Amino acid sequence: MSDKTFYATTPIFYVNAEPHIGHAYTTILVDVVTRYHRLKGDDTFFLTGTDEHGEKIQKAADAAGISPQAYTDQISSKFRSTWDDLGIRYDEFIRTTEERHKKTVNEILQTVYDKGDIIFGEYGGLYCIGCERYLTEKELVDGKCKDHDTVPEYRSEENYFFRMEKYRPWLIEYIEDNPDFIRPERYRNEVLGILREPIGDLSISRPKDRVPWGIPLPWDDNHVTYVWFDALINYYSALESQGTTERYWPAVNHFIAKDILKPHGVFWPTMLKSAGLPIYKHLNVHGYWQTDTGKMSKSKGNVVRPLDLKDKYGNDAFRYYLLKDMSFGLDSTFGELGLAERVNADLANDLGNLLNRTLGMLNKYFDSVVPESAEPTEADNELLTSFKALPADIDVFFEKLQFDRGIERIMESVRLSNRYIAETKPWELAKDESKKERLGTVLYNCVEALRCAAIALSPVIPDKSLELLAQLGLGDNYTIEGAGNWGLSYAGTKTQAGTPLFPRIDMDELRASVEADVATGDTNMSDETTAIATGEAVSAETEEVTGIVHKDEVTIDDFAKLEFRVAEIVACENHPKADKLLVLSVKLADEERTIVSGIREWYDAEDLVGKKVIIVANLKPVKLRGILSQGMIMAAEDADGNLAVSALDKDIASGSEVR
Ligand code: ME8
Repeated sequence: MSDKTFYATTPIFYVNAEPHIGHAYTTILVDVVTRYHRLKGDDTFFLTGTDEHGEKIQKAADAAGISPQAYTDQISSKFRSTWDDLGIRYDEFIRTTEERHKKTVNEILQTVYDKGDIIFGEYGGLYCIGCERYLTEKELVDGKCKDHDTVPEYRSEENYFFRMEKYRPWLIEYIEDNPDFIRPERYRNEVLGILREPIGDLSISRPKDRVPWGIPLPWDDNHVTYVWFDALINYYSALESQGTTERYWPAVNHFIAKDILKPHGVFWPTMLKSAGLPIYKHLNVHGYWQTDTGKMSKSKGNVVRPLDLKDKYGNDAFRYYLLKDMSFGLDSTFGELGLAERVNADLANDLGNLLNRTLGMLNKYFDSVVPESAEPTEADNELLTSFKALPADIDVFFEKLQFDRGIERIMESVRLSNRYIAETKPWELAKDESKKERLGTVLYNCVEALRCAAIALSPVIPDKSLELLAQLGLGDNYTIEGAGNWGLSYAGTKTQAGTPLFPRIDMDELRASVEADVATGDTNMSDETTAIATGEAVSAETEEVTGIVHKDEVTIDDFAKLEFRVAEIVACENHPKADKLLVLSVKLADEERTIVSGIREWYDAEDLVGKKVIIVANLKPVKLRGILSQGMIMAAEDADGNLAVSALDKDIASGSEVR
């Protein structure tokens, strides 16, 4: 296996609901990443699929009045067809009800059992059906599961257990020795936090007479296994069944959201270790797409359907927005107006204008044929340098999972190309016959800029990139290096303007329809979207620290509306898009939140980690330069401009209320 092997996975999704924008995000993200690696010439494999066993699937089938198999067939094919409609180029789609998968699960179970790592016992605890696992008291918020907002039920029964606790010291050491095993760092820290205390043994089976919808244990067919011991193994069984295990394992990059960090960061590596299998390479964890009513769920009725957006805005516009508007690892708010503004600004304006102007001028001055280029002059240098550095720059950002910044880097070159046109003024050159050669060079450079940008953007907007290249008279045979190899366009190539790649979205019309939805309450728009629709600005100013200002007196009841809590800063980094902002990851007991704060002028990111501060915990979340901030850190600033964050004079547990 060489460094040029790249195997990437999405979670296998539960078939108890149809695909929504959250599932689409992870799957589109992995599609972008694997397209990028194919473009680099890597031996690439992309796996997705569906998770089909377990109690909640059985319940969903019962509710639909059909057998679990018929039910899972139906929803699994819905996932598959959604991915096909969204142009996802997965190499393999695995279902946990397939024989090939069950075979590998049985083999791994037997190995772990023979090793003495599976024991039989009675267990009582709080079980969440949504998570399909027992929760610890520390994982509850107000007695409820924080991901599903449901009260877990107490259960006690005889189960088989995987002796996970035994592997805790090994896992801590492994994570410490491999700093980029779980990334970004905030999630690595979170897993290390979980591992600081005993993790217990993992219940892996249910009595078959209560939950028949699972895989019978090879040594006791009165018990079945499902969900985590079954589901996680899909990443391995898909290779086993194809005979490609040697080729791709363990060069695997798992992509998941933070909801399933514990199973992937704790259960899965310990299972692999016990089974004597090599440990996967990277666990890459992203945040949630939110709406103003919180995490999307069917029960809340705030589900955003990916195919509706694709139908309305086109696949590539939708993909571009998702990748550009989420900083990997942090939460983001979905908003249709935000999507439309992003598409108009970057794709219709910056990229679309460059193409239209270039093809228009080529038509006017060179009969749509790419002209010869003379030697570049000083005036061309900035443009050429920017594009020549593009592949290496993108690689750095993509390797660091900073997809939004990688895309921004490409758009910087595109915007530079528009400035190049404004500065070189081809329309002026065209007035003077003696400047024809220079005019040719300028337009040749514009064609090259478009060719390179189209290649660089092709993992994100694959169809439109091909259309763009076709309009330049080029085909689809390129590699990522081609995005930086200046001079590959041939003089004499016939160009052909087509329909606009990204037609401008009429914002007035869209705003009016959003306002109508807001008025009737018929909306799942985000705060940001609603704010844009009603003309309120949402900006970084919201968090600005302004010093002491005496305000009107308030009653104790007014004051009681505010919730102040102690928060421990567990991670901190610079905001990727704003010089004055820091992005902090804070813990309130077991709850983790992101807070964007304007204190970067006074604190370096690393100085804040480990501090306990006071925050306003019930501020309405707001997006600050693209990142969702869920609270505000209290800080004091004096007349000389010194600033200090709030501190406590004794160690108090994080999450404690400040009164
Ligand atoms: O957990 N924002 O399946 P699942 C971003 N079957 N991503 C989101 C999201 C949101 N609001 N909501 C869901 C399971 N996702 C198990 C996994 S793997 C061996 C077994 C995405 O259908 C994200 O990738 O609940 C998240 O981790 C996953 O869907 C959960 O999918």
